Amino acid sequence: VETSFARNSPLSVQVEDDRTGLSLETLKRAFLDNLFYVQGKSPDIATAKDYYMALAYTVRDRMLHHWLSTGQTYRRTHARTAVYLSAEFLMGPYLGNNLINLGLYDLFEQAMEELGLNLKEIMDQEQEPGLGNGGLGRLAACYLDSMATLEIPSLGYGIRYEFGIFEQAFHDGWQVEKTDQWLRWGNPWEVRRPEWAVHVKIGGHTEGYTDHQGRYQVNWVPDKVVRGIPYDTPILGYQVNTANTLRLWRAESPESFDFDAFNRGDYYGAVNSKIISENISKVLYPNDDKLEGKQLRLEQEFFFVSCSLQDMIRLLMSEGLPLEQFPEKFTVQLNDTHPAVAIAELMRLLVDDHEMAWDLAWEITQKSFAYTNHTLLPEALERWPMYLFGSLLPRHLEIIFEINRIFLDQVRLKFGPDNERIARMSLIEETGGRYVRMANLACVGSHAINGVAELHTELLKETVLKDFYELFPEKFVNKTNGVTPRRWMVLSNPRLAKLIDQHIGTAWPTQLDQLSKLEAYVDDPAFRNEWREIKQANKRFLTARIERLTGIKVNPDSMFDVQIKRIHEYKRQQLNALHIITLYRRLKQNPDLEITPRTFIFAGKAAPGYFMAKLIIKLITAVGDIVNRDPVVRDRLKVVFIPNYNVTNSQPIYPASDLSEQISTAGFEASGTGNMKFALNGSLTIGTLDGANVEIREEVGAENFFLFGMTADEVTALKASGYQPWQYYEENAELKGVIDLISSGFFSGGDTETFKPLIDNLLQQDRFTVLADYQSYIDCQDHVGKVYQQDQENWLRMSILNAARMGKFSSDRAVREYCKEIWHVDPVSIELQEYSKMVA
Ligand code: CJB
Repeated sequence: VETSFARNSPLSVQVEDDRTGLSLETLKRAFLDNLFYVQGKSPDIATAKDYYMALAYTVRDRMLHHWLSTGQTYRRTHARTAVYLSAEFLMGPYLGNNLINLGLYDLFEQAMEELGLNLKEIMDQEQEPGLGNGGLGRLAACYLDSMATLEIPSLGYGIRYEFGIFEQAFHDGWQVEKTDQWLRWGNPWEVRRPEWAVHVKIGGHTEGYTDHQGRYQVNWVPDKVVRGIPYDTPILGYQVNTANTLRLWRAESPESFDFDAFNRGDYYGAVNSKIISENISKVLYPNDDKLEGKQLRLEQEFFFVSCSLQDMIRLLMSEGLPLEQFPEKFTVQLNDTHPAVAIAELMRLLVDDHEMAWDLAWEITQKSFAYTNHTLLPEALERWPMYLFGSLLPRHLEIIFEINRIFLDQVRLKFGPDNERIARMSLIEETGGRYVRMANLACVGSHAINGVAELHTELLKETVLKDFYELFPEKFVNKTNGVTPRRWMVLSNPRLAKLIDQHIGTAWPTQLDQLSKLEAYVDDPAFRNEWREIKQANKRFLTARIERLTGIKVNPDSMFDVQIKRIHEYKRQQLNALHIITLYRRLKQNPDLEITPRTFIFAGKAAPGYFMAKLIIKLITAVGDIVNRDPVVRDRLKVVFIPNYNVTNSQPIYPASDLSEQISTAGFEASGTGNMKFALNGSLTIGTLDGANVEIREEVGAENFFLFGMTADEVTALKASGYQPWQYYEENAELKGVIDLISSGFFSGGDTETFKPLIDNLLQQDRFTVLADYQSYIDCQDHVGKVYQQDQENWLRMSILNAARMGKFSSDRAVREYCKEIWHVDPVSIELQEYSKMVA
């Protein structure tokens, strides 16, 4: 096959044949070539890892042309660029996704087969970059996929953690953490770019001086400097030429060796300072929805923000544009407050390093940033002790004081001398200990503020950001989250994707609204049959995987009732456990009871320091140990906990699910995105009116959604009236029986201490109103069981309609909204440049 760009190049023979050729023969030869020349292996001694690496390089070779052409086009056209600043990017494995987006999956599958290899087995070798905790990091990844697919010029900036999210293993039913070593075998998708390294200052003090024009200036004298090295990964769009960049920063010491210290004889000191610098990008903090106020975390946040802003200024200048054009060239989205220190850092770069006047710098800063809030939980709101902040970032603290001074004048002007309001809105908290409030900084320094689902945005305006809404109502907008149909359907549910292709054509992965055309087939017997059989096949596939991973045999004909997500009290995995125990007790009391056979599937990690979440995991595994072995149950109930939940392990679960558990306390889950992946794959939801569940239910229709529980307003009202959880326990015999069974030590080998903290907490505090929602949940589950068992035709219909009505929840829709209403960025289509001209 001759590639169009290389025809007249003197390099064309090599280029056509090995690097970019797309014929089967070329692919096979290129693969074997990479095995030989990159891995240094012949097939007789090659390991599965070698095959993976050789294949990854073969795929990467077919992406570079897109990538370089994209960069060149953006530079040439001075393209306005959306920058996504995020401490987390949970990208998932690249190989399969890149093959899908290139449109080369089937061809490579065949090439591997002809070499006697299996593409899926090779794909299984990939260690995913787990550079995120959960929803927030995965959202960033879905948005990068959509931005590239929509041909939006964009850059993702983050941290190249050496150790991503820990690997979860189990010991005696308890979670144990093992370090993630995703870089152990090398990372074929990244390119290190030391030539674009930047320096980042930390600590020290500031000195004022008067410059040659008689202006007062500030000089920051740091006590350490670290070097940030960018590592770039191409982010392909789906079936377009666009390949954007994810740029992740690694921290190193400025010189590989501190010779001054060495010459002074302080060898240990020199090596030590190198190690300390490298610590900054060493490990991802494993907390989700919770702040751990550690110095190193603040250093991480500042490090990647400073690297990224310096890099943007370099890019701007390399295009010959003046600094004043920063907000025209870039629009910067802050993924939660983790990168909010960017507001102070851009001010410092403009005012101190580039000697810009304060007012102009502030105008540029406000125009450049927009802030996404992802949670209402107070324990997640970032506030840094002022002494800590000032000792690491002395100049930034001064800048924040000045921003605050001007801002509070603005508040006074609008609201008069309302001291309580001023205290609440100040960037500095002074009620017992002084703190820098990052959410307040983000609100003041941004031109747009958004929540991630309609309900969440409304609650933001009414609660945590109420004062800011009253001052800046025009800044607030909603952007309901979305997920990419490429990874979450085309790649992970190929059978269903193919069925959909056959009926409505192949445009739906980029125009997800087209799924509505499936409604025409909801009564078509042949279509319904295939839909059912695909779900069954996906369940059988997961069944085999579960047995391999846990040793537990489950029945693929039972209902797969699935809750997979981080373990958190507000997400209420414990409520799900109470339901399992409820069914178990019913069977014990009446072994002949007719119940719908169910397999309860859990997966998810608990933050290592979150005791109650770990105890919830132990409860689930302990219940599983009893229930799975009890002969009375006769395989009607099974409980499995799939270890080490991550993107890779989640992909076969959504397509195999019947029932999706979205049971958070109303008002606590900002959006959820797993809820969308399930419904897209034809799973029905049992859920509360929380986060995006509200909008999913609106779209699919109330009759196709299993709703239970209190509303957010009812939860607030109940708490205001003095919630007494033990009353629910006293007044509900079945609930009491369940709680007492746990308390008796039945699930803990007779030990009554193990689960006591969990039970005491439920009976006495129950912050997430588990007991108040118990009966409503059980009633709803009873109904779910009946429909599944007795009305399979209706279940199937609901499943099809759920998928058909999920168009809204594509991340393409979300990104289009950000582009139109916040970023004002337009697509730039990429023509592949002639290779010979690119290398000339
Ligand atoms: N979220 O994953 C996180 N981490 C946080 O620290 C705060 C929030 C989640 O973000 C998702 C993406 O917006 C939401 O869907 C989810 O509800 C929220 O918990």
